[in-house]
Amino acid sequence: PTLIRLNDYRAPAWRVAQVELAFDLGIDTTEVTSRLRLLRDPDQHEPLRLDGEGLELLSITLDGEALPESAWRYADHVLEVDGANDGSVLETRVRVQPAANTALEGLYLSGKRESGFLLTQCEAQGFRHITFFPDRPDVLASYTVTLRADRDRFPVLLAGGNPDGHGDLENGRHWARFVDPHPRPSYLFALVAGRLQKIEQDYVTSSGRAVKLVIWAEPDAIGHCHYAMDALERSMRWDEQAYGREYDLDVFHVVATHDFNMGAMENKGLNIFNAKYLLADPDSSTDDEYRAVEAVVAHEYFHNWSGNRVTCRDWFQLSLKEGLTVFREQQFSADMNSPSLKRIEDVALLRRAQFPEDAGPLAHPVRPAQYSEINNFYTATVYEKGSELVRMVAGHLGRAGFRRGMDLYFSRHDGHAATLEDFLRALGDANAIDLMPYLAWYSQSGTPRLTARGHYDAAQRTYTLTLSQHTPPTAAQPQKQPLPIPVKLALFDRAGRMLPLHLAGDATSTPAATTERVVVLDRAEQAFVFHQVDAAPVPSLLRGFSAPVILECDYAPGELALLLRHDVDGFNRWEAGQQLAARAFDNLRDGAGTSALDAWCDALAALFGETTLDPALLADLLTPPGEIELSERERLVDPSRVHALRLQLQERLARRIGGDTLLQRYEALASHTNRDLDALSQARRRLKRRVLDLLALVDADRAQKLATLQYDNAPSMTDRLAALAVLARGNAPQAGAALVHFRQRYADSPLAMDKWFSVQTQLPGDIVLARVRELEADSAFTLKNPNRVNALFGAWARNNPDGFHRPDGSGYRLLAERLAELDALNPQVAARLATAFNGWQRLEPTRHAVARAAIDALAGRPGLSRNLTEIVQSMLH
Ligand code: DPP
Ligand code: ZN
Repeated sequence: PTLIRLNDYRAPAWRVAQVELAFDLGIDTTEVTSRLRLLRDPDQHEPLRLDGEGLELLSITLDGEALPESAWRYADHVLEVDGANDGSVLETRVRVQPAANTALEGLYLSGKRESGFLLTQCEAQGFRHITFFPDRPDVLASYTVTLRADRDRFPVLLAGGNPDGHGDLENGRHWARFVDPHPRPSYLFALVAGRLQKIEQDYVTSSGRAVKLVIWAEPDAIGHCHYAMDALERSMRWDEQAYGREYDLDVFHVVATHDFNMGAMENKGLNIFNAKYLLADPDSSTDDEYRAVEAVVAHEYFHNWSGNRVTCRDWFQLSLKEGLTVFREQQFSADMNSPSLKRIEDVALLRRAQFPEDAGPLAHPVRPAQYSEINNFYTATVYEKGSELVRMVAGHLGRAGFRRGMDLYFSRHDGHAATLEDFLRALGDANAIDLMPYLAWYSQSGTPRLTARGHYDAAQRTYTLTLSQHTPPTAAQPQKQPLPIPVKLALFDRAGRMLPLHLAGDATSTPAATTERVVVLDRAEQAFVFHQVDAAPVPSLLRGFSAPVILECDYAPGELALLLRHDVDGFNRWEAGQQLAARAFDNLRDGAGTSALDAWCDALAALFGETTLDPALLADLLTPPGEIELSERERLVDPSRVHALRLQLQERLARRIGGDTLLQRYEALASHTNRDLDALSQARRRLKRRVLDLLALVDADRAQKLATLQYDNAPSMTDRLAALAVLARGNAPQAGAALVHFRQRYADSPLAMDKWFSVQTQLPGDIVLARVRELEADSAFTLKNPNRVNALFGAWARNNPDGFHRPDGSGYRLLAERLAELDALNPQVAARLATAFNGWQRLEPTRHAVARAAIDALAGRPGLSRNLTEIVQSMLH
């Protein structure tokens, strides 16, 4: 397959000033008429070439004249037209087939043909499945869109932009028109048509513009949209206050669908959401899902500036909008909830999803240099690591400096398609700082290892911290260079107090020395000397996770325990605990020594008794790194052994705390049971869940009885699902009845049913495969729905490593077979699911051999999509 390369970028030879689209909508066939007013780059002389895939061309005229067949060619997804000039108007009429579109890219049907609705998904390259167009993000045009359809079947007609009239037509049909005053790229096009209901809210921006906010959903779901509306208003207000950004149209539409490849889509004026990230009600959504709705609503809204008003020049710059918008979303969520809990969540996600990606065959820079299928690059690296890069730069500039930089970025590039260089330049220019050294982070893949060594000189009263960096080679990039790594640090004395910092070489010594500061390591190795240090300190490094690196520091277990007990920053306490837990894991694995294990258990047992600690933070402190993260530390991975050792680690912790103490805490927490969403109620549920999980490791019988009670009396999905998970994971005698009950009670709620599938994928490793096979035979399972596929196969292959990595290869073969079937329906979802094979190269020899055989067999199948081919081929190299 052809590779697209960043270095081959050329400005478009043809642009489009104005687009007029008219749709005659139907479930089986829809006709699309497009009038493009073209602009020619005088310096380029290529014929007019437009992208188009799967389009049935009905007619074509240029400047009002029907074109003879000799004047155009349509092959290999490109329409080439002779005779076009600057200012020419090209009109095409095409036919597409929404109901037959199982790839969910372009125009498709959500739900059943009798009751479902039509909608579009265009990012990255779906627009070419709707009409002929230069389908690239640097072609910005003004859109006028007219929709025509049967009024009974499609009472609601929506497109992006402001409404510009509607009315009746003959034969029970009607029409509606929308005009978008802001030039935009084709990937932001959207329409929706069907039987939808709405909730509305009036909003006035800080400068006084009146905006109508409307959320649309199918009748059974519209009652679950109020939380999203609330989150939307808070997001809009926050972006005004934090970034001075206002909304810029008269209406803002948001639509929920159960059939969606992504999480959500920021189409201009018409956001479309996977229902999973829009609908929320206590009976079927967990606390985590509420927070996810809040975050994704904010994320898509924030794109209106970081993505839509300023868009990307090409898809290599995807992180320009995604990394930046994830960062903005994380800031928002931190402001709405707890900053340290949010940071813990984000870093845990980075380690679980991005670090393994960056260490395996799919490793790519935040700005990839090449791709075959752009949809494969909506990755944790582009999103999550991309956000970390923005965070580093923001940290470098400080709060006010970053805001100054963002103001300049938005004003300088408003209405244009920008690059990552443009971003760093604007931020730097506004602060008279050269940020270009950070560009290296965007082009280099792999996670840097940061090594820290401390040396205390009692005679000189100095503490020398030597930092060095090394990035191991990655798949396509053997050579690595040093990067600028900001290290936020503090020094603690042995009583757990922070010391004033006197760093050698500091230009001005502030009278009141600070206790926390940032040093930037921008070469392979550098030493930092601190003066006036009275005794050997304990360094607290990389505070707030100031750079996305792996820290290697030879702490003694007692030093980590000290930070876990005393660090004032919630994130860093957690981080010290994570490092200590990983060392405790090593103790168990190697059977040599228990010093880290004892230190970890003792420190947490002590914290467990502290009544002032936030219950949510305690819950996170009590959770060791996950199996995937622990596996990253192994040279050869045996997922069953990692699973067993991690369980053993938690069992040791539970025993150290004590079954009675756990039980008491559980009962105290259970006495508060409610379904409120305030921080404390959520925190108690989070801790209750963790305590029950730990109790299950020391007294399974007791925990399963409590879980059954909790399941039966749960006022919310959070409590209900937590209880069900204990029963399912423990393969408890009560699990069967609870699962049958859940299946019946939530049969009509797709989002709850997804959880029913997922929770059963967490059964013990030796029995889960049989359950997965039963579940895919369930009448509620379908390969056509991305959420359902991820709820079953994604949850099994990603979240139950012991259950997926069976030594006989049966798990690999099942996944490979389903991937091939899924690929024929929906290549994007198949390719994403295939990344669950990531890490197979480091498996122990038995699994390695059977995994390779399964992936080889998949690669050898004829007719795989470009999407899946690219992933599978990368896996094998
Ligand atoms: N809709 C996806 C997102 O917001 C891709 N832009 O991340
Ligand atoms: Zn996004």
